[in-house]
Amino acid sequence: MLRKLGLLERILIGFVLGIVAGAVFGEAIGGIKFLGDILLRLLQMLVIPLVFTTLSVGVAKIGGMKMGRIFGKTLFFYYITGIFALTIGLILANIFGVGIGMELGELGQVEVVTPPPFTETVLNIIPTNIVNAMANATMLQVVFFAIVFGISMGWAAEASAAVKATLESAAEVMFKMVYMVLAYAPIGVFALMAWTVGNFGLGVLAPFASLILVVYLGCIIHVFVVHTIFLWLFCKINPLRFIGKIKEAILFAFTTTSSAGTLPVSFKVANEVGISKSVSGFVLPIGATINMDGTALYQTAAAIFIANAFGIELTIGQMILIAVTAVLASIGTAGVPGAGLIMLMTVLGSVGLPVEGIALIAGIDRILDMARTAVNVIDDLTATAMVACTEGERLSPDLYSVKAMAE
Ligand code: DAS
Repeated sequence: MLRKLGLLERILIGFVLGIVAGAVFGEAIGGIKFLGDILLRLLQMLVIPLVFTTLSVGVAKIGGMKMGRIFGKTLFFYYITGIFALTIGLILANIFGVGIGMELGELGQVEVVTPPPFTETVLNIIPTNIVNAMANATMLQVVFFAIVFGISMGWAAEASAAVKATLESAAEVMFKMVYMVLAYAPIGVFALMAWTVGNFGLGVLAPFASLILVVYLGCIIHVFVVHTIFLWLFCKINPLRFIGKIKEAILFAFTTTSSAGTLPVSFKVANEVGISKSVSGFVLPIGATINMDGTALYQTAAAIFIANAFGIELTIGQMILIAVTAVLASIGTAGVPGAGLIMLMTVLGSVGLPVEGIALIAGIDRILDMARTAVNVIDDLTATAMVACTEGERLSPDLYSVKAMAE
């Protein structure tokens, strides 16, 4: 029966059983922590090669594409809504104080990291030696180099074909390695939760509920405020009718937690709302690859959760850096289940937060992934509709409120 369960469900089971074991055995179960440390080290092993390959190829895809009018609009709509998503994530995470009260500063080998001041962080973005940056896992420097390398590959399209193909296959290999590591995650998460609850008591769980609340509330606000305003502004349609007509894609995204897997349904509903195939065929695949507002919102809130859980004070500057890195990380995030959790390591690394923190969130990631993937797909379809409308296309008549139709 366990085999039938998806990977993230198994991680969720490990999470729950770890809580029970910790509550029952208390500190006596402390010895099991090394099983959790194995997971932490495996995750760390992935970070640099995964981020470099996915981000440089992701950026190259953008840089290499024909920067036509439609592509320019696509990027505009994708990233203007993304800024709202990040802002919502930052505000809600701070209002609800996600992660406060966990005091996990002494989680194993992770001592409380005091992030460097913002100016020093900005200066340190530029690597003097990329091999050094990779060897020391200086995440921001690797991100910076990956972006510059990706743009250069996009420009030198011919000459970089071999390198891009190699990096693309290396990224595939890295994602396979991710799933190998995640196959061990149920055991690692079990051990980490058992040790955490055994040492800190059940009260340590309350902050998880606040993170789930912040991500779901943020997603609802993003869809029913931001998307609604943009759809009315650029299409003059009744946004709620639009969301009703794309609900099949929303439900599919919510249950499968895969934007890429939902693409066929997204194409179907895009057609049903009257978006031309030439627009949806161009804009939707790009969205499923590089546009993940739900993920960016989640990564911003999760980074603040981890900082609070480890008792690390973040300056406003560092929170902005987290938000900016979350957008970049979302370019490299694949539209597959759990990808946002893995790319969260980039965001954490950008301000010196402990990467190990994601092992705590892994247990509830499935619940968070459902909401963020649904928003990713809604955002792709909303942006596609806006591109179509600004290209002079009329969507299906029943989407227009009586007033707009009279115009
Ligand atoms: N599940 C990813 C997607 O398909 C998003 C994520 O993991 O953040 O969009």
